[in-house]
Amino acid sequence: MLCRICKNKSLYEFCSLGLQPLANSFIKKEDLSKKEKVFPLELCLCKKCGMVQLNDVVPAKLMFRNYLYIPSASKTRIEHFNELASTIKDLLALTKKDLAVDIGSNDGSLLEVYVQLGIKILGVDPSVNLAKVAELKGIPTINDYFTRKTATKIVKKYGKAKAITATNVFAHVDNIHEFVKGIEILLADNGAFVIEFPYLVDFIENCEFDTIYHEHLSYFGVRALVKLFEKTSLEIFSIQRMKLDGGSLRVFVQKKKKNSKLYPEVESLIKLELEHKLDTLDPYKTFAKLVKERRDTFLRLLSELKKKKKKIVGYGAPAKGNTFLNYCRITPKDIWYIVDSTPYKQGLFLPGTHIPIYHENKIFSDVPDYIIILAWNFADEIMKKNVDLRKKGVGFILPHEDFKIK
Ligand code: DWN
Repeated sequence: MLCRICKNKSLYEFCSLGLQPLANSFIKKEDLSKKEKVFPLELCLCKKCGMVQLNDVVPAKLMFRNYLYIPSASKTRIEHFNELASTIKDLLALTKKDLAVDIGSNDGSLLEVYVQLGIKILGVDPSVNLAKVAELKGIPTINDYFTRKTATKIVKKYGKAKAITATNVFAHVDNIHEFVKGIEILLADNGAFVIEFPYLVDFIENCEFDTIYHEHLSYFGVRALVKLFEKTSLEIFSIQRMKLDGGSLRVFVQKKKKNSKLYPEVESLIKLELEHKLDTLDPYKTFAKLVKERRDTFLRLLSELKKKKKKIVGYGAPAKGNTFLNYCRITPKDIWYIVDSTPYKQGLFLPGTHIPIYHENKIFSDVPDYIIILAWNFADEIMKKNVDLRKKGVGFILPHEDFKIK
């Protein structure tokens, strides 16, 4: 496997979560007896450019053509999109003459915000099912992957884009150099390309190992990102750290100005990464050790609760939940069922563990003893929605707080 950024051949594998099914490949009841495809889930470090990436690449068409994840299932994420669109509109003084393109536009949730702001929009997404949902909402969507070819097609038909966004997409792209070449074609000279993705410093520091899944090919730090843009006509001119999804970056990219050197925010995050010794093997070795300790902590808690015959359900059927449950080899005997707000997931079963997924309301009739919040990045929103269950004594298990029970 070559480094996706600098093509270095020798990658250092530091964490393996074994063979796992695809995290968003939920199963119909009639297919439960069928053999599931599993793939290695191994994380490597490129010591040359600092890029952290999966060792194996699963063909994109197996993961994205029929896609069940939608941002609109989480109020917090929609609120985040509202803030993102208004930030970009203000930053670029967007008017209704300007084009905003969202790459990985999913069901059009972000673009709908731009529509309310009176901005011209276009989505690009490979998922056949979600492109249809977006089109039905009046969001024009190119049902394809973003490449130089797609970019050229867009410029020909709509002109250049003043605003381009890619939220939780950039880390999913295998040929990232091709993707960036497409941005160089599509981005207007006075425009901005805004990328959002989970940040390597938070990922390593909080040991967010459940966010490792086959869709997430890259785990970006700023050092690798600067390397990626080095030989292009683009440059990072601003970066914001965010709490979203356990710690993410919002990176602003523009056409390179003359003799530009690294902007202050870029330099300070590179310094932060070096302070966290991300240019050495230590944090990665510690990460791998912590993964095992986290699993053992959860399994100890689980066996205690099972001895007391407690009923445990899972809240949220996120991709990260599947990585976690499969790594811990959980079965429906351990976790009774899952509830999720995504209509497309309800009535299906989790990949690997085959735990059933129901509508969120089911927990109000069953009142389980414990709820493990698998969508821990939305724990606040979920806990707020379930105050009554807490009053009834239901314990909420928080994976991101070392399985503390609230
Ligand atoms: O990068 C990605 C992130 C952004 O989204 C994609 N590759 C895949 C996906 O990852 P995820 O599934 O871990 O994303 P979320 O947004 O953390 O998933 C949250 C899940 O929890 C959704 O299935 C919706 C569900 N949920 C719920 O059932 N009730 C969420 C909230 C807030 C709720 O109240």
